[in-house]
Amino acid sequence: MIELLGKKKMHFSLIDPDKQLPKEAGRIAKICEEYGSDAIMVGGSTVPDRETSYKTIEEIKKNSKLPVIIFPNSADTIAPNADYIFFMDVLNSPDMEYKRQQHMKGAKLVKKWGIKPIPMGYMVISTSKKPTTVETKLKLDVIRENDIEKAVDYAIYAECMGMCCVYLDAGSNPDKPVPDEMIMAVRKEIEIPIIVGGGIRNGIEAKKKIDAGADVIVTGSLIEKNIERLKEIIEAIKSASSS
Ligand code: 1GP
Repeated sequence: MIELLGKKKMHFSLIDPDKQLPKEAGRIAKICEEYGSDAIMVGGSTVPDRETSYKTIEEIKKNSKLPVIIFPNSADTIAPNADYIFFMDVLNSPDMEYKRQQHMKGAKLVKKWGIKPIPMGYMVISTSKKPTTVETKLKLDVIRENDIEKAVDYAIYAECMGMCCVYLDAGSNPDKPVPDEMIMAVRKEIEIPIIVGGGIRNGIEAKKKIDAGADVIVTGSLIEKNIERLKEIIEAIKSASSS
């Protein structure tokens, strides 16, 4: 088991290096830490290169002691100053580029730079009328919000393959988050930690996802637009896990 995951219910803050200058990312990370977030994820579908990731992580590390996890869109966005990387198989993509090719390029860098890999099964759940950015970037075997059995099957596959966690992602700023019923169904079948993100914008929503069986809640867009709301989300996660 990866030391970072599985001990308690957690919150991860997602900072997209493409959305603000590094200094601003550092300021945001400081607030996330003050509010009780457990880690900073760095990534996004449109991050252009390694330098952009590196400079953002550099400022985050100057301003916070939280572990930094790369959430890569390709091997080219892996930076040596990260602590962890979500080494992710896009479960519902048939595109070998995102199941094997980028991994082959990235693995040797991860090893050389001593970044700890977190093997992850990643699923994009389609809950929006207009495709989210990740849906426009990847070729997908679409999982709609009522395709519960398909999500469960992919999750079981990930666990059998030895992956350390599963991430159910509705994409950035979707119409709706991943449905509670889907999280519950996945929880019933697997024991590895479940990460849930996309469209979680308040404490009530975060608590519902934790009660359904999520172990980690990820918030991204809210941090850029309305960071004060993060406090209630983190409080809801911590109180749900202690009750
Ligand atoms: C996207 O799950 C993350 O990959 C976060 O989504 O930006 O909607 O919080 P939001």
